[in-house]
Amino acid sequence: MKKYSYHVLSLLGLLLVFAGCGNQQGQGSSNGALNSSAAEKVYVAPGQQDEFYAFLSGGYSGNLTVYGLPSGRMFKEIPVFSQFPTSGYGYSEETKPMLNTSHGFVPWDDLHHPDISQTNGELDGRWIFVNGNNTPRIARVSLSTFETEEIIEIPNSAGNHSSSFITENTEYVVAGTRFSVPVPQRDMPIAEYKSNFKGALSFIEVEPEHGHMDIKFQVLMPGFNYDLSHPGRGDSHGWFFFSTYNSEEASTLLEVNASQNDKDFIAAINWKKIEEYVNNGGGTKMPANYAHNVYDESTHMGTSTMKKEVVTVDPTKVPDAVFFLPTPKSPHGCDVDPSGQYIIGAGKLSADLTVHSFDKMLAAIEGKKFDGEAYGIPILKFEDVLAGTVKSGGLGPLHTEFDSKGNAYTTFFISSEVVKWKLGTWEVIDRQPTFYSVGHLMIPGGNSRKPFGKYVVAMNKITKDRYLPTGPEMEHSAQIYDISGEKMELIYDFPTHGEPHYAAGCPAELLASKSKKIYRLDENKHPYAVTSPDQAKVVREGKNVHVYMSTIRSHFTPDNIEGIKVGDKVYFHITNHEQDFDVPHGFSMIGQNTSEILVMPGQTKTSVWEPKQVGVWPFYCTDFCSALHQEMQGYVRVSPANSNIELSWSLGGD
Ligand code: RUQ
Ligand code: CUA
Repeated sequence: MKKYSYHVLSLLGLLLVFAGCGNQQGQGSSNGALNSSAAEKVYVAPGQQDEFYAFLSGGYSGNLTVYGLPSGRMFKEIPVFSQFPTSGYGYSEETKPMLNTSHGFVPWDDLHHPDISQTNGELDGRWIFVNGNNTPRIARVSLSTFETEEIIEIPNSAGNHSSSFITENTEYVVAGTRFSVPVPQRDMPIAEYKSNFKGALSFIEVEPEHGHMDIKFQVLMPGFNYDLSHPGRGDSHGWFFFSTYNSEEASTLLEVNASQNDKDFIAAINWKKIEEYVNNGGGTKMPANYAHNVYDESTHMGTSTMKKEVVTVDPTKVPDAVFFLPTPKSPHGCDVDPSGQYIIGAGKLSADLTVHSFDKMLAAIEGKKFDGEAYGIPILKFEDVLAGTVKSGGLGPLHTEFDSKGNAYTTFFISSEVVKWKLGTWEVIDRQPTFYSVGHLMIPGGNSRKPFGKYVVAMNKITKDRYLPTGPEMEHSAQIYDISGEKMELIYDFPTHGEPHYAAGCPAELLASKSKKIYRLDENKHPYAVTSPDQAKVVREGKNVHVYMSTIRSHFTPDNIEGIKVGDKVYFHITNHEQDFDVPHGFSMIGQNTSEILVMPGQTKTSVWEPKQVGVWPFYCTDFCSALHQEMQGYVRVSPANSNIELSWSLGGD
């Protein structure tokens, strides 16, 4: 019987394999991703490594995912704005403060736009910045530890979407509000939105050595929606460009009411001028309340501080610093080419792309070629700033990236395609379908002076039939195109996590050699660290019990603890004594209301347990760390609240 079913199964398997081949051949002729030369282009042989890192935003997962290009293999999910049971981020005592905000503990967000730090307009691979849309925050992730090191909340902002883009020497990371709101927040009728709400564009200074962030100033703009932004570079370094929509200032049924004007604007902000104005005492110090959370790599500990003040700037008070460039049809994407000369506005309700010229903009400002003003901000004449129009033939343009050969690549959401066109001549060179409804796209370094134009990754909103179905909910899908030739070639499909919006990529060699392997035990400054197992101890302070514990293959010190009582709060401070790459130990306790934690070599992490029932309760290591991993366990004896069992601990019965 057993043998018989085995044969049936293998026969079925064969049939499935044949069915699979048939399908693939069927599609293969029309679909480049399935022909063998395309397969070779993405094949990274076992043991070989990828040429590029790609960091994809996780959207509503609140996380950032790390992939390899061209293989599409996922290496890591980096928790940023979310609790993450896989590592214990946001659950451990050390990382909980990272998720503190003025609204309390907010363990999730909607992460959209990663941007890698730059020096002289080129990727330098120190940090990657990301935005939390929902509860406005900007985070800085270290590209040596691949961990979140800092999160700053943005006051006076709501729907932190035109973020987090950096200037060409990482002087600032910029965060713009999507929703305009009352500034300061107050109780008022929604119907009085028009001319009363404000849109805050925040310039967050990045300290060059450690990357620490501090809000330098917020420009309080008219009550439009600020959608995307990008920095000037090269000649336009010192300027920042933001797309706007809802210049109608509608507060209801925006799909109709915010689509009335034929043109909205791209706001051009001369941040160097405003910086100078602020340095000379300009701007208004406004009371505020926002969290600044910093993780210290030597103490392995996050702290949260509430900040109480922010400098705001009225743009009409700074001469020649802010202008509006009329841009058709509710622009979404706002991208700047590698030379810094062209600013591309993608009117999402249009077929064409509007390209503004930086030089023409300067001349129009100089010649005062204005077409009225909006709330005191001059509107430049459309014809006087226009460099050209790309007659795309597509529908619903969203985002543009660039290669190093003077080409631009724009996504079209409605017509589901990537269109390649030439900067300067505006002619369309090629177009390739995406599967389906593409949002952003990414070329490594595509938002810098020096793009690495070998691959483009398209990130799509809809997956449908690309993979085996998994119920109504599918992961989103990305496509990789080889763009080294004149024509783009689709070479691979891969699923993504959450909803990737934007992504950032860089050559592997920029990061791989600097990637941290261990934390050195002799540099561990965690206040509860034990640097040798004989320091392990258990200390009672009233109802709080601190367990100073160490781990090494394959035991905990101590592994038996008695004298814990119901109602205690037990802090397990675990120091991993390994000093070898890739040997974490885990810690988990039965009935714990948090998560397990993973402790990296040389690191200390703390997990809290509040025992509610008497008994003898086991704990164990959650990471299969050695052949004797299953032996890596211990017990805690929990006695009634009024018991007088003495606190004691041991290893090996001593
Ligand atoms: S968005 S799909 Cu960047 Cu949030 Cu355009
Ligand atoms: Cu340590 Cu398993």
